Amino acid sequence: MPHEIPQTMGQQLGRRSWAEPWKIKMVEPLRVISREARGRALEEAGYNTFLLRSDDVYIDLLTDSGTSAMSDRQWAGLMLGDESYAGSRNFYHLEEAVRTYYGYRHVLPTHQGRGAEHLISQAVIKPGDHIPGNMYFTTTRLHQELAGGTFHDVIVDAAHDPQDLSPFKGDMDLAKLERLIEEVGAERIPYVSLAGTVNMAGGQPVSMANARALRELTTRHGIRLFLDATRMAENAFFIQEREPGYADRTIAEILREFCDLTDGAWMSAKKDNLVNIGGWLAVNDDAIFEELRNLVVVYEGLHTYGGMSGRDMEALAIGIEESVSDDHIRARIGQVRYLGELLTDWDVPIVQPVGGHAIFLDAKRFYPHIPQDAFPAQTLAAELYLDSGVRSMERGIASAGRDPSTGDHMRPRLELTRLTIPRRVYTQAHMDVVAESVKAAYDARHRARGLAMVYEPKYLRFFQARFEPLGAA
Ligand code: PLI
Repeated sequence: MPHEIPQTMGQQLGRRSWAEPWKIKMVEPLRVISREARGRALEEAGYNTFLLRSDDVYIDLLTDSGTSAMSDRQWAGLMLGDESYAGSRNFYHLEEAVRTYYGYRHVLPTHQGRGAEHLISQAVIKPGDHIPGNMYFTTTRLHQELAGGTFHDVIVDAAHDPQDLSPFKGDMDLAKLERLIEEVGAERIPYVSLAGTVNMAGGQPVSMANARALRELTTRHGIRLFLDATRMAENAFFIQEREPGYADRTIAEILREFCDLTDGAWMSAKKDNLVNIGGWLAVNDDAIFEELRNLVVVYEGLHTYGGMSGRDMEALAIGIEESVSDDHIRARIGQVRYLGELLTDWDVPIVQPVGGHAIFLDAKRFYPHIPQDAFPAQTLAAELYLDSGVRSMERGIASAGRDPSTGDHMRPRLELTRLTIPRRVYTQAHMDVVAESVKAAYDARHRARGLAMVYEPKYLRFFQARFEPLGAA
């Protein structure tokens, strides 16, 4: 019998394969501890993957934040660090990169995204104000609340449905926004908070058409429009792929056009911008900048370093340029999709369409027998770790926290476990191992029982909460 020629993945799928636009120069060994040791580690961590030691983790998909691999150019950039307290040349390089690719006039470095969120919230939110946004993000909403504001989710309904296949599930629902403006008055809305892609919805993108309509609406009411630019380069990829008229435009052009519709942005540079630490805040308005430039010296550091070292600002300036490369973004999102396609083929319930930075397992459909108050997504993160040492993160009821007015759990419709893919770090073989572990957890789904929360910190509880298993398996 003739030997059968093995087919590549591309041939099996009826298309040509693609490969990452880089090769590996340095490696970091991984190890996997025994199942017994994983059980002990999980118990010690209170069934919270944030409390595991990374030495006990095999493939780490906790987050794409600060976990990317820097390029050789970025590492070389570290050697060009100018560690002057004031006026470091690396700051001016960073400022130029933000101005070029994001287009804002005034730029401040911060130690990471939440440092920037803190400053913008303190500068423009007054007690009693209302901030509409396209779904909450944990740290963003907390800083808005700590400044005295109330967050309102005005994202399209489709965003809350993991099976809705709409191409732009990150869009704002403009009718919901108009109703809120009518209810509370434009003067009580310091800004509209727009994020692309939308993390808690599954990395879902915002369309250019929606951003344009939002600009028109906010201008009509005299309301500012600020952008959480954390994953906007990835958002630009979806516009290029799905929105009429953008197929021939570059990621850099689309990113710039989108940002030009907004009044300013905050950034966790630990994601799109390919650095392990850092952030920035940028606005066009002179008066707001004046206030922010003063506040940054109180909470972060002088306005030319804002919590970052010179070498880190240099790596960030280079990372910004690399992050808008079309080849880079295509491979980055392609890898996330590869994992999504495997799981979809095996009928594992995930948020569809697959978004930019992660696969989100739909824990409500994964564990229909576990009520939301028994933390199904947290349970799934624990089960996955036990199965293979793969670390994921809960994005459901634990992450949503409590309603500040009633003290009750907020119970989001989306109860998700996130497999977040770091940029330029893992290979296709790692994705295969992850998919097989998810499949094993899915096959054993009937044995899972849920968790009880036994320790709950006051702020952002998901980071440090502790859990105990409910009942025996
Ligand atoms: O983690 P920071 O402080 O650099 O950034 C906060 C932050 C702001 N906006 C968005 C959309 C985020 O995703 C974000 C941080 N996200 C984390 C840590 C994550 O694991 O998704």
